[in-house]
Amino acid sequence: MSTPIYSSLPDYREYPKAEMQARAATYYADLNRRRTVRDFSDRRVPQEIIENCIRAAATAPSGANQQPWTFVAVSDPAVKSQIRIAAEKVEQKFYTETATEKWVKTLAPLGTHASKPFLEAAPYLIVIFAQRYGMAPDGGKIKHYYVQESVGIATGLLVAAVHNAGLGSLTYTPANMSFLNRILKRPDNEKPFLILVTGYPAAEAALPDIKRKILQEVAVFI
Ligand code: IYR
Repeated sequence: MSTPIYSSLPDYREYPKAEMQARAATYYADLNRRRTVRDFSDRRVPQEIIENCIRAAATAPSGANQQPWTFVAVSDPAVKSQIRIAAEKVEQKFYTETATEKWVKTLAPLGTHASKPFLEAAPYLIVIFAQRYGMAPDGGKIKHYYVQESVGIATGLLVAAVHNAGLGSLTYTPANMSFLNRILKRPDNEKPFLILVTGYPAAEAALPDIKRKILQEVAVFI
């Protein structure tokens, strides 16, 4: 057993109470402006912005600090087009065969369908992979802990980072995502988790009329 070495918390900052209140309120108000968009402009976004958003996402806490994530930022139009073709194929099957009537009904307010033009229009598709296990240099498998939780947290931070940068995003999960390993040449230990479609929202982006639950509906204080 190796002995842990602890250090102090040099970057922690405590704020005066009033400042703490203001920061919490301002942060909420800013995140509350975020809307998932499905119509993107093809305006280019500098890669450096995406790099910093991914750096921010990768600060997420993770099981045993294993950081079991890989972010593949796709901007190559040819690769985006392959992803669109493969995604529309699985979505076509989803909407016409696999989806239960109940599921289709639940999705109706969002106005989604099998056509996914945003996969070519948006300048970046950030594909997040969950490393189900790690690979040792000798080829052995390393067990990873709390992979879904860790990658979910990192993805949440990525959504917030992209919003903070002034870009729009769509958390997109194709009905079957295994084509992403093939197209993006990712190894078997990596399972596609989500595509964060990222870019400027289209000027005419249509938004569904949906609401967030209020605090009393989502939280209990005891
Ligand atoms: N993957 C499909 C269906 C879909 C499922 C859920 I749950 C959504 O919140 C939205 C869509 C699609 O993207 O069209």
